[in-house]
Formats: sequence, C-alpha cells, structure tokens
Amino acid sequence: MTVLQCGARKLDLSHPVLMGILNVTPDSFSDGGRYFSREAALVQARRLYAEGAGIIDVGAESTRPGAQAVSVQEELDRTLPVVEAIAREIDVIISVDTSTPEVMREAAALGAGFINDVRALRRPGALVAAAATGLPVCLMHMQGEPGIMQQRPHYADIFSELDAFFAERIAACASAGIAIEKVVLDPGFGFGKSLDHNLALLNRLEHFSAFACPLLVGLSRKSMLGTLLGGAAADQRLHASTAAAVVAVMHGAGIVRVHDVRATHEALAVATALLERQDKKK
Ligand code: 7PJ
Repeated sequence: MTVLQCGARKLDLSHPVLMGILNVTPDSFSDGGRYFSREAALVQARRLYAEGAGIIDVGAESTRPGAQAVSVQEELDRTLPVVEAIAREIDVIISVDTSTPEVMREAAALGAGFINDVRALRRPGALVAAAATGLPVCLMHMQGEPGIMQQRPHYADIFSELDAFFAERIAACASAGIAIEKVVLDPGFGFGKSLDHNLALLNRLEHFSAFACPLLVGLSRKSMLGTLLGGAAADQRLHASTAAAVVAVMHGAGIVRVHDVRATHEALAVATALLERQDKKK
C-alpha cells in the first residue's frame, strides 16, 4: 500500500485519489477568471473537498497556448493567499501547480503538501527548492514549451522517449536529494502530443508502472476530448472527461486531476470496485 507523506498529511493511494483543479488565473482555458478572488477560490475549494477531492491543485500560471506569461511576483500574489486560506480551513492536501522555485518554497511554508510541476523541475532552482520543501513532487512530461508544444508534436517512439525523460528526471531528483519514493509521474496528456499520441498513452498507461511510482493523469476537459466529440467546447466535455478518468484508473492511474469532482467521484466508484475485486482474486 502506497502512502505519500505530504507535509503534515498522508495521501493513501490504495484507492484512486481525485485532485480537484483550482485555477487562480484570469485566463485559464476552461474556467478562466472564475476563481480569481481569494473568497471565490475558497468557495470553490470547499466545494471540491465536499465532492470528494483528496488533493486541491492551486495553479496561477495558465499553460494554454498563447497565455500571458506570469511574473514571479504575480504568481506568488495569486497563489499564496489561496494556499494560506485553504490550509487554515480545510483538511485537504494542497498541491501547487507551479514551476517557480519561490512559489514552491513559500507555498510549502504556508501548508502546501504537494508540488505539481508541468516542467518536471527543469527551471533553474526548482530541484533545489522542491528538495528543500521535503514534499512529494509530480514530474510531468512535456515536449516543447506551452506556447509551441502543439505545433508539430513528433516522437520516434513515444514510450521510449517518455521512459528516457522520466529516468533522467528521477535521476536529477535523486541527485538533488528527492528520493524516488517522493516522485509521482505524469505522461502529460496534451502537452506536446497529438490525439494519436494521447490515445496510445492512455491505452497503455500501465507501461509506466515499471517505474514503481504513482501515476497522475490530467485529461479533464482537454482538447483531445473536444476533438473526439467533433469540436465540443471545453464546458461541453464533462461526460467524455469522466469516461477518460475511468479508463485512466483502469489502466493504473492513482491520482486523477479533474475539474468536475462529483461526477468523476461517482464514475470512479465503478472502477474502484472492479479494481478491488481484481486484487482479491489475485
Ligand atoms: C496538467 C497539469 C496535467 C499535471 C495542467 C489543463 C492544463 N498538471 N496542469 N498534469 N494539466 N500534473 O488542465 O488542461 O495533465 S494545466
């Protein structure tokens, strides 16, 4: 049974865990601007928690192609008051969706319990900062940078490229003092990947269980689902998102990052029951 120590709290991964998305950005693609004030963010955090989120992922930088770059100060100003308010009030693990060393350090000091970095700690200073917090980290794979990553994603063999990337980042973490027991891996759906790449990864997600790290996936409302639905807008992707979450869990995802916690929680009751039955039969 895998338990991750997330600061003062424990994350039990013997059953799938929902990570509820809390964007504190004015320009995020699917719910941009809605949770920008501290009060509004807190209201949404309470709701995510009540609906079954075990982790709340607070993010202040939009990775949407064409999104405005955020200064370090701006990211701190958006993130820290929300982290502090949630930590004071809600018994939940707070994750910070950030690549910025200053945000990692200060959020951890205010009670954050998990670092979720779409750049896998590749920004200067990020490895050292994350190590200093002692918190678990999610290393996500991305080909390219947010602004250009969807232009021409290309892989000779996507599985061996992601394997090499994860091995290199796990080694970099180890050198910085972040033990592999604190590492969570994420193939980064939609981050420098075509629809075909995303489907291949989802179909064989268990491939990455060879690393023996918990797997986190984010598929919620992503554009690949819009494509599968013939061009549905982000707010019309709920059912496709919950289906994708179920598939991901059946293929080994331990943490699922979602906007719609209640719907996903209910859908995952089916997947969780099936997985428990498989475990018993083994
Ligand atoms: C992901 C993320 C993801 C992890 C975003 C969006 C774009 N962090 N942050 N995995 N996606 N670990 O929510 O569509 O897939 S932002």
